[in-house]
Amino acid sequence: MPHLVHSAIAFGDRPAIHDATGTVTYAALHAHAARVATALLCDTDDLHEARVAVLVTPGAAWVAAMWGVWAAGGIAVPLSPQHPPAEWTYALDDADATALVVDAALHDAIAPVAQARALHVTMVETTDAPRTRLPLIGAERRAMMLYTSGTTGRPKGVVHTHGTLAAQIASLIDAWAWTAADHTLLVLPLHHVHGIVNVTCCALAVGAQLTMHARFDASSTWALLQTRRLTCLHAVPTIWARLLAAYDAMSPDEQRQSRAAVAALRLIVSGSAALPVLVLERWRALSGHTLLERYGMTEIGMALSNPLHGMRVPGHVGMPLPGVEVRAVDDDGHPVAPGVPGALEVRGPGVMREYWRRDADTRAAFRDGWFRTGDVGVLEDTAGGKSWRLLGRQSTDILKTGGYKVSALEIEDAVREHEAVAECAVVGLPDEQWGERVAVAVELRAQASLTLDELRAFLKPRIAPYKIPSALVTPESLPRNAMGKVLKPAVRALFGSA
Ligand code: MLC
Ligand code: AMP
Repeated sequence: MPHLVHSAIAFGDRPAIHDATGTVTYAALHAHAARVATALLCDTDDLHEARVAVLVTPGAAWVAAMWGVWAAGGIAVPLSPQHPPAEWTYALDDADATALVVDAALHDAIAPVAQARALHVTMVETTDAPRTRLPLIGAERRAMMLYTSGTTGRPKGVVHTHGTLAAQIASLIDAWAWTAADHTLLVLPLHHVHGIVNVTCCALAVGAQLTMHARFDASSTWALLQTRRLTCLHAVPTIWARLLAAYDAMSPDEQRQSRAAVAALRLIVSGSAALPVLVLERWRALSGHTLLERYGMTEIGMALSNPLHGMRVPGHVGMPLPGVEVRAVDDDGHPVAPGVPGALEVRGPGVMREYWRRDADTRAAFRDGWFRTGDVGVLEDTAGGKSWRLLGRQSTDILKTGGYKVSALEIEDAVREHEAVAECAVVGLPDEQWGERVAVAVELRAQASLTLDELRAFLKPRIAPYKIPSALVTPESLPRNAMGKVLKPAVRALFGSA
């Protein structure tokens, strides 16, 4: 977003990012982004929405890469360093990317893929002298594409413009009272809105400090909580559960220091998946804070949030954020009364522009200007006033594991490629740590055999680690109805008895 990049100048020599390489000021970050933009532009004046993949280790250089793409007029397509090359090639080809910003550490892993597609490769470490004139970019221009799994087909590119991102950021700064006095910690991946918008963009938009970790790790997170003066923390329920497990393993003295560190935070936010009430209660006992739970989605940014001030109701996700409208509708699309469950629809300036080059999917995702989330919710009267409660998703083929959304159908396609597999069905199993665990039931071909380890090894180069099933059963035949359709609840039951 140009205004994010340009406002960095105003924050000058204030520290912006602390990462494994040290501390970078806002002025240095801005200069670095200008170097990346210059290298990307070569001798053109504007990238005119060319798709530029970003494969950079989370840290100040990642921000310089994103800002560089934005300042040059490109659409950034962030890729995950944890993904196998097969996931990268899918995104590069679907996005029709023509350029790549990469760091030295990740360069060799993606080089063959980049060469095969003749991508224009920019090293994020570029030392080119930055040009002074960069293109003027309007709010309506596309800025970023994030890949998200759906109920049909392969993952879709969710397109946000500079304007929709700016609206999301402004809404969260307002609701959660971000200021330059904040210092937050990034432990989330940078190929999803939670890490990109809620943490990185919000912190940098207000001139706050951001400590960035390449990957979540419970013990170093606790260490940073104790040594840095952090003010707020954002994460998914799996991370809150992992931090509790690490806390339980500490000595009484370390536990005392850890409690003091989290008690000193001003705000702890949870989202991306349902926060188990038990985890919320344990954090309340440990930190004195009621975790603020909110609800969002790649396509819409954040939509609902418990209040910053006022009562946060466990098991509820609060009311619409500033600028956002939320409604629940019945099967015919008519709004339902409070207290009646319905399909959640969202409207507002932060909602995505489109699914990349999928007009039919984009049309189907909206009803009269409202985005159809696929989640079911109900507006309830609670001790803290009216608040939305989520009741699940309309499709059982969408799972949430570790805060990642994954599609059962996409995983089934990958599993079916194994020669031992005749047919398969993927389901989510409830799991305390992961929310849901990916599980697969496989009907084997005659004479074939398959172990979980063999299947996992087969899938590792094909799909992201969090999509790989961690449970396998091989029934003689999958449970089906009279029409031959696989019955997912019955598939789930197979694991209960396994
Ligand atoms: C990893 N493992 C899993 C798994 N993920 N097993 C089951 N289910 C999963 N989902 C396995 C690994 O393969 C490994 O196995 C072992 O668990 C430990 O791995 P790890 O490396 O320690 O786990 P890690 O990769 O660190 O993952 C944990 C995590 C991560 C919680 C840090 O899942 C994460 O970053 N989640 C956040 C996702 C996110 O940002 N979502 C936001 C989407 S946007 P082995 O056998 O190798 O040891 C969105 C909108 C909104 O949702 O509202 O925010
Ligand atoms: P994603 O598509 O990865 O952005 O994931 C968005 C989905 O995460 C939503 O549609 C919800 O199903 C789920 N989600 C996000 N926040 C919450 C929450 N607080 N509680 C339950 N589910 C959530």
